[in-house]
Amino acid sequence: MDKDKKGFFSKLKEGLSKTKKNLTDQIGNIVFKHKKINDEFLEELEEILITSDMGVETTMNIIDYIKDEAKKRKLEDTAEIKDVIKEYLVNMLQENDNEEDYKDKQRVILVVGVNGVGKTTSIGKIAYRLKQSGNSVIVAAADTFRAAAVEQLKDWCEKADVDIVASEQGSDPGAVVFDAIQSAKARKADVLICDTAGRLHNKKNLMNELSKIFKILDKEFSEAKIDVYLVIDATTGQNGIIQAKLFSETCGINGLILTKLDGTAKGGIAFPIVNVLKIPIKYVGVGEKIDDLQDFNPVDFVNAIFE
Ligand SMILES: Nc1nc2c(ncn2[C@@H]2O[C@H](COP(=O)(O)OP(=O)(O)O)[C@@H](O)[C@H]2O)c(=O)[nH]1
Ligand SMILES: [Mg+2]
Repeated sequence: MDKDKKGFFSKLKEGLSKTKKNLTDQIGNIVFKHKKINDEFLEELEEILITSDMGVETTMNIIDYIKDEAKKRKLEDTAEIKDVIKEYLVNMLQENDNEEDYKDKQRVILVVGVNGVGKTTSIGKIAYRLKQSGNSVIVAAADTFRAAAVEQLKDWCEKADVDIVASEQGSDPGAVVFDAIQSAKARKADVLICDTAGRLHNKKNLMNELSKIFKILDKEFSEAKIDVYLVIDATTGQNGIIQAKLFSETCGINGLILTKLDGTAKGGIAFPIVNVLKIPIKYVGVGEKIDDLQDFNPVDFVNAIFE
């Protein structure tokens, strides 16, 4: 590993240390207790997985995989199980990654999610990363619901040194996106990132507003590769799955950003989210600073929890 990569990994590992403690310490205990793989061991493992945010479906998939592989490979020792679980999880995460080629296209990233999950912060971080790696970036402040939201985004854009298209509070978010598209086209920006409002007190309103933004993107910027990333706050656990289901019914979500992994014991939520929704995680948030966002790497993520 080079130095940067090592730094990234230790940050991720540190962030996920509570999740690791929750999950792998318990697994370690039953491995020690049982020594041999038997029904009792598998039942206890099942309980650990379910109670550590893996969810029922994903837990069942893991247990089935363990049973199959144990038979196939004639495994007997419980000490061998951790590697089998890791293997299942890495494969599952990799299978659900769907990166398409968009190298020659302008790109739009529409960021959606409920209030407070970390949309605006993640946009600041993504803008910074893309800018640092040589892309020209424009950000659209299409959360026009609160004046503070626009100010917050302006601060991030200043830090990231990217341009922002904004309007006054209460203005039509669709109009902001429209203006931002014109500006992205005129300046041949590589990436346009759109912030959106996330109030869910009226789901219909929110979804209508998002649909309008989609229509404008389709109509005005059909030549661009459009990604819709849903931001999920890892600390909300299973609730994140419910949110993701809601959003994917309306918007074609094709990527997830999992935030606040630093310090939560609920990092295991990443697995059922991907396994149940079949949507890949693109980025993970590991803190509040501008460089606290990492590309999601299945192997690193699984190692950070199970190593
Ligand atoms: N610890 C931590 N805090 C985060 C992370 N991402 C966002 N936050 C915090 O979450 C809060 C809400 O973020 P914000 O971007 O305003 O959420 P939005 O309402 O979805 O736009 C802020 O206090 C952020 O600093 C993260 O990865 N780790
Ligand atoms: Mg916001």
